[in-house]
Amino acid sequence: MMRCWLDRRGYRAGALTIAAGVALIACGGSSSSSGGGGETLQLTARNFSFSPTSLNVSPGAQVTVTFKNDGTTEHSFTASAVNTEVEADAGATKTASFTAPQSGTVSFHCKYHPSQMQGQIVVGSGGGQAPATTSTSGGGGY
Ligand SMILES: [Cu+2]
Repeated sequence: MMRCWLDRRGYRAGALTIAAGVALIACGGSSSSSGGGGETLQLTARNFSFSPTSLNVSPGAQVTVTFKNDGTTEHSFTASAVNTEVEADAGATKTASFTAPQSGTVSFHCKYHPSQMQGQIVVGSGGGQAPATTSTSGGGGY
């Protein structure tokens, strides 16, 4: 009698543990799967210019911009068409993300120096230059 009751309790506890484990696995699996189409752009701001000034993304891509300020004053990455703006102090690196449109060009600028600092993100592969990686360029002027 007593032994039978203990066995049942043990069985139930085991079943609950398994159920909890399955729930955890299902939850982790769904949240960690990336939706595909993620692209990262490297953009550097120097003293009153962006580098590069033309970037390419795929239509509808989830875009992450790594915006590095190599200059000596604050700059921003402002892309009004996709409601994205991020500001970086001198020497700082910030990230911004947005969803690319299906076609066309997303222009961006620095809100502090809008007439000097401009660039564009071209959707699709037609036109524009391939993103150049200019990582080693010493002399930040500190
Ligand atoms: Cu600026």
